Amino acid sequence: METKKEERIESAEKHTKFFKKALLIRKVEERLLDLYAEGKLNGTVHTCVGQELTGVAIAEFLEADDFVTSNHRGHGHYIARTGDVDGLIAEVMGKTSGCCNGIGGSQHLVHHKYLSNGIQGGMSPIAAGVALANRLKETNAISVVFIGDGTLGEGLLYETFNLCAIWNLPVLFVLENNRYAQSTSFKQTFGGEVESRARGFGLDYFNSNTWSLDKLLYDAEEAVNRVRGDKQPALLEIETYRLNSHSKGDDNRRDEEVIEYKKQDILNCLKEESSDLFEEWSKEIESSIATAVESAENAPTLEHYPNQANGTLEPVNFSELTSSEDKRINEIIYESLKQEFEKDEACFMLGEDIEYVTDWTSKPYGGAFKVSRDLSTLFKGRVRNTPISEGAIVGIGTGLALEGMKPVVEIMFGDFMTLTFDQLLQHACKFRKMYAEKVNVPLIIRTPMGGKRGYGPTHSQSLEKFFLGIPDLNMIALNHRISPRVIYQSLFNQSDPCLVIENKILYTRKLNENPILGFNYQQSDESFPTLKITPEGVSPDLTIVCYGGILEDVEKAVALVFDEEEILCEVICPSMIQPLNIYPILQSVKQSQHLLIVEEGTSIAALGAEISAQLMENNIVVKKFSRLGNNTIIPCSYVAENNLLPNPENIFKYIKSLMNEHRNYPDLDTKG
Ligand SMILES: Cc1ncc(C[n+]2csc(CCOP(=O)(O)OP(=O)(O)O)c2C)c(N)n1
Repeated sequence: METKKEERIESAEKHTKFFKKALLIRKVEERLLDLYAEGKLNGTVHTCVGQELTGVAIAEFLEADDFVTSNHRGHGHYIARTGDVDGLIAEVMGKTSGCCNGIGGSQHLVHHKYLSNGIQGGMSPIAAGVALANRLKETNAISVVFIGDGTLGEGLLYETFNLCAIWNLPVLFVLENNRYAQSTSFKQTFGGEVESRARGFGLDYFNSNTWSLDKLLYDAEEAVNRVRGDKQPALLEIETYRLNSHSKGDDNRRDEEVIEYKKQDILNCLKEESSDLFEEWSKEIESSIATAVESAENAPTLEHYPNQANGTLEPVNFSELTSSEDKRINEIIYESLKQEFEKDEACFMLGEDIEYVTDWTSKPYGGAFKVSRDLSTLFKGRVRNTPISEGAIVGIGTGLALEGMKPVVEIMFGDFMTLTFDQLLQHACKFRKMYAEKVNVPLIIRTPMGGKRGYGPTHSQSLEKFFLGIPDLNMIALNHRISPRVIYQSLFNQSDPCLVIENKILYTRKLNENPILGFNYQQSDESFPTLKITPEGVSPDLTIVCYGGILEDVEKAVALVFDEEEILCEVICPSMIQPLNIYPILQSVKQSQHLLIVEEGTSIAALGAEISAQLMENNIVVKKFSRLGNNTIIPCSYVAENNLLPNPENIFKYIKSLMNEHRNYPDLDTKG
């Protein structure tokens, strides 16, 4: 891609501000590499040397409230968009004056409506969610997503393309095609055509390069204006070349190839052909960078970051359980959602098959488990069917939440939560802290978990334990004693992502039906109350901890073991399983000294294991302890499934054997 010398000189004079900005980016990154060599930086520095003009060209046509996401190679995008050299340098140096207070570092930068993250493709649905919020609020803002060619391998990107196309979302995907992903050539991993991939999803396509600034500016303006004007997504492919190694020093490309591109690079040509101008600009820029480095060096280093676990130990007060309503749980969830949607226009729901009637179908639907019912009719445009794209819809929810909306994402079966894991762990749940408390993600995800309906190995699991331990993910498990009304009111006031486990057996149950005779039912004064079921007037022999839909079976077993064995059990059933307030459990076990934990999911490394660890950490003496869960896959046979999962009979047996038998491990006493 060669341009003539005269054209380049003319272009440099005409476009001084762009060249200066590009040179600033290059000089900042060169300085960062020096700082690394001097031992003043740690970790990684992915420079965009050779590619600077992509960010510069796009930034030129953006407006103040446009949203930009970037990736691991984002210093150039950041400077071009924000001009914040000080914040960037300090951030990369781990200083508290950095744009993320030294928490994010090179790959994780934040500024007004600018976020970068180090997970390839992960930011794309989030940018789409922001674009959706802008559509709903009828603003003129667009989203821009910078990606590299290697990221064309990520499936989430195509889920996002599709969603942007069907919902007319103003998102500009800027593909910096530098021909390599880390050490791997684009030719080795890419099939088909970039243009046909984009057009195949209904995106407009533009092609440009960094060797002709005039063309690049023209194409960037066209693409930005098209996306803004038509409110449609587009892909702008910018052919370019990375002149440095992938990161600090890892380069396996042919030397001749790199040398050839170095010769063609616009800034290198400027240095050769207009050396006076280049020197003059360089001096000015280097002096401003020196000032930025000096102030970063003088700023405090981030030295301590609070090591805060997910659990809490907060005293609670119990009072009599108040919930009683002659309604099924799914109906109460529906009514709670309806109430919130009526109250607040910012509520928005998305999920698979959640709409009631659509333009394309003739009979009502309203959710696989009929929880959303007619909400799509009552709140037109605010309850939307999505494609089968769990990762992307959680990302879209995150984008909506970033823009101050109150998104609710329904994942049809909890089993499909695995497809959302990256969006939760690496994005939604990380953002508030990673971006130094500058953003909030009040995202609600609802999903039915659990078995006993004969759905078989991939539609019956209780997978919540795989999400335990994700920092700042709140997890709520509904049960049939604490009203979902109470829970949902609290949920809509949270500022972190919340995952709501709605056991599918529970949907068909009525709130607070069939309490055990002779037992007191109490709830704590927490926003997500803990339930305590205690035998009247006597001290319990055993504490049983459980959560979610299995409570019903635990209660049946407790009644049975009371009648038949005169064993008195106290049940503690938290509705918030993360962060778990261990206090009510400690209180109960301290008294009973015996503990059984019943979980519907696999019990290895699950909530029960965590509870037992916390009991030990708090020096609670437990004379006998056992866990009941299911540690294999769930068979389809309804009978086998019911026999395998915790049920009143096997819980009864567990209680009996725990209280009446001693386990002996003679091998432990023999010396090896
Ligand atoms: C999901 C994910 N997989 C792998 C990586 C590791 N990684 C970081 S950069 C990179 C190459 C990315 O290539 P490309 O998208 O072409 O961007 P470029 O580095 O060329 O700018 C890889 C594999 C990552 N950060 N995220």
